[in-house]
Amino acid sequence: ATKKKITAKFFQRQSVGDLSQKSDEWLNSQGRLTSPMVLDEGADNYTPISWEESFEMIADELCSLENPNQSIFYTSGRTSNEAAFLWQLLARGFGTNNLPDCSNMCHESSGFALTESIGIGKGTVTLEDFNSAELILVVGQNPGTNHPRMLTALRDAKKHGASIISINPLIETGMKKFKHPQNPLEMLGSGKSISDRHVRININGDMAFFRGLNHCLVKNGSYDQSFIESYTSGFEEYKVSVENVDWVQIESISGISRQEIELIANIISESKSIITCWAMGITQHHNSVETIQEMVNTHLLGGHIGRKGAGLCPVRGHSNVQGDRTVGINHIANPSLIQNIQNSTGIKTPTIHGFDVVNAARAMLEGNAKVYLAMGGNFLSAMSDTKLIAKAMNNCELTVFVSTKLNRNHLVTGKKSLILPCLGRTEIDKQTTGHQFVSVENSMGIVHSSQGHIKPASDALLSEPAIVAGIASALESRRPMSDLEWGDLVDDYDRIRDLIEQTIPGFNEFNSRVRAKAGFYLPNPPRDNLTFNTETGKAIFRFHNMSCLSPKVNEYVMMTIRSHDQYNTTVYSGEDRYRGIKSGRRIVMMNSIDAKESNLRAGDLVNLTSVFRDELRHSPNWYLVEYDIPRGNVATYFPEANELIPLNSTASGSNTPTSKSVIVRISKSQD
Ligand SMILES: Nc1nc2c(c(=O)[nH]1)N[C@H]1C(S)=C(S)[C@@H](COP(=O)(O)OP(=O)(O)OC[C@H]3O[C@@H](n4cnc5c(=O)[nH]c(N)nc54)[C@H](O)[C@@H]3O)O[C@H]1N2
Ligand SMILES: Nc1nc2c(c(=O)[nH]1)N[C@H]1C(S)=C(S)[C@@H](COP(=O)(O)OP(=O)(O)OC[C@H]3O[C@@H](n4cnc5c(=O)[nH]c(N)nc54)[C@H](O)[C@@H]3O)O[C@H]1N2
Ligand SMILES: [Mo]
Repeated sequence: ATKKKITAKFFQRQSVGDLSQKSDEWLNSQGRLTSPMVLDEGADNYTPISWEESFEMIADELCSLENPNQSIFYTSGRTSNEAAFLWQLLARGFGTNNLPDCSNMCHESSGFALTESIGIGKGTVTLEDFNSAELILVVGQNPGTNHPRMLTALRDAKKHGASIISINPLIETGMKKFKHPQNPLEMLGSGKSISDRHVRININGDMAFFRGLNHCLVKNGSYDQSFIESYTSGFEEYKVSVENVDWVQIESISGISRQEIELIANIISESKSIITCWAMGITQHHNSVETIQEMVNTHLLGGHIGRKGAGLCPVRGHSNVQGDRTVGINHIANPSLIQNIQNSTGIKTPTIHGFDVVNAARAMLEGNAKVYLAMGGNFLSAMSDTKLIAKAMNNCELTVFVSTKLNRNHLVTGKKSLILPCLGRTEIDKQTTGHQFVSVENSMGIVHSSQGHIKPASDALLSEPAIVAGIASALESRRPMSDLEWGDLVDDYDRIRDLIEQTIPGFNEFNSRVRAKAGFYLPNPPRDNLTFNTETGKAIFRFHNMSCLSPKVNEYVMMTIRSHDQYNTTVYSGEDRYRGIKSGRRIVMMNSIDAKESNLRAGDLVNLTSVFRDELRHSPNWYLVEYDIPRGNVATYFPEANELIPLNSTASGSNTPTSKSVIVRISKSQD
């Protein structure tokens, strides 16, 4: 919590041009935004505007569009269930399903793959399951930095006898040495090792690795015949497809020897209950959906789903990214959601799908989307292809940012722009009926309440639900769209929750259950009773041919990852503590043998060029760091490297930008 504040004077003193010269770190460190600001067409500075005028301006601009599908309603994943639910009602009521959100760049591949395989786009484990798992696979995830609380769950799992295998191109320090911050005894020691075994996989080698494992399990007859018969479909075809594999191909793509894969297959077949956790190292590749479905197949072979100590665990990002989806933030026009919304609110939602983040950017670039509204986030810096996204933003008539703090996107705007500052989750949210709380859903599908206790950074701040209601009311007065009294909903958030209960399955008695201290579990059919709402009514073995990246000589596969001192696009410092990197953020981690062969040395200034189809993208001035990373692989930090990721390079099925599969050339900088 910061005490610093950005006032109208701040914007009076510094033009958008001045602010553009500052670093992202500096922008963030200026503190909280405190009052609504507008950037008028042709103006150099943001100036104050009232809330009323802001809402009128947005409504006017929206109503002047030829078609509601020219508007974009982006959501970042910190938004509460209540605000997110109203936000998607606003978009759909206005007449569009253009609800791109940060999950399109994050776990969309997981949601897509799991829905096809097991009939729900979420994980199937509870926190308690970790204490009875015998084996936990941590794949493509860096919990030490990004999910520190999960380390505690992993440590407890170990105490209960679980083995942990991490599958990652890097040996992430949090996994190797674990020091529990609240436990001084552990702090004194050298730290405990969390993972018992590290599989040093190539970037994008996971599909091949899991194919190898599944081949071994099938070949050795190490599968649960009765589970497969009762609960799955497609096994016979799958079995035939993986009976013979090309080991040379598997070894070369994964970088793991046949011997090691066979050994791990043995560990798997001897483990009674397995949990597989994964994050962005798996979801941001061209073949992420295929890879996740191959991981699911491993679980289906052994029946490791829907029972104690076993299941699938995509580890989420933002605090409420899963809840936002549950309450309707989705560009996909789901027929039952549309029907439910109409029944509870009178809103007639269009039936064509809206834009995800990639298609939203394309529409803005092509002039087919002209009003961009964001409930949080930093679309400019989070998205691939930064330079193109900047153009897309500039193409808009109006850009609107509901935000807590200043970020780069506020400076790369449409012709007109609004910054609408909102309360943070830790702040007291007082409405006419008294103090309000909101609700969120965690990774395990538990919905619980969240109440702010500290004094708001400014009296002029509105809550996110109040901002949505303000825009909606201004719109309703021009173009009636629903049976809702938006203002009444915001007076008492229980009314929003009642509406959620009437619209979204699983929220029965929402207002009473959310008041329970531990919250409540949303239904999860695979976990609760081995029910799979797929096209066959069973969990499905899905087979895909293996695909891989093919870098040419002198080309590398690059992943873009987080450092210890950042939260997504918010960077706190140039240091990456656990990886021992202090030399700033424009660095490329490279294997020392690769460096030598390319006549490069640690500390060299290099230029990066990404190669996609016949497109080249250049990014100058990176420092080379020699690092323990598999040969042929390199790593850079997100968001600095995003300008190298082509907009059109996305995962099949989920359309997620391939932030972990970028082919690059590296050359010594001349200056
Ligand atoms: N402190 C902090 N916490 C955060 C965030 C933050 O920025 N800072 N962000 C939040 C969000 S939104 C998210 S989504 C999560 C992200 O959490 P993570 O997914 O842990 O984040 P990344 O840094 O993207 O890490 C990807 C990991 O996958 C590995 N990896 C990369 N490519 C591959 C591959 O092809 N195969 C395998 N097996 N591994 C690979 C990398 O070496 C790295 O360890 O964290 C959340 N928590
Ligand atoms: N190359 C590459 N790109 C990536 C990734 C990667 O691994 N590599 N990861 C992707 C992933 S996993 C994600 S989730 C996206 C993240 O994409 P986003 O969610 O769009 O980005 P964030 O940086 O989390 O957004 C931070 C901004 O949100 C605002 N904010 C913070 N708290 C609140 C709040 O309570 N309310 C409101 N209204 N605003 C708030 C602040 O203004 C802050 O500047 O980035 C993706 N981009
Ligand atoms: Mo994320």
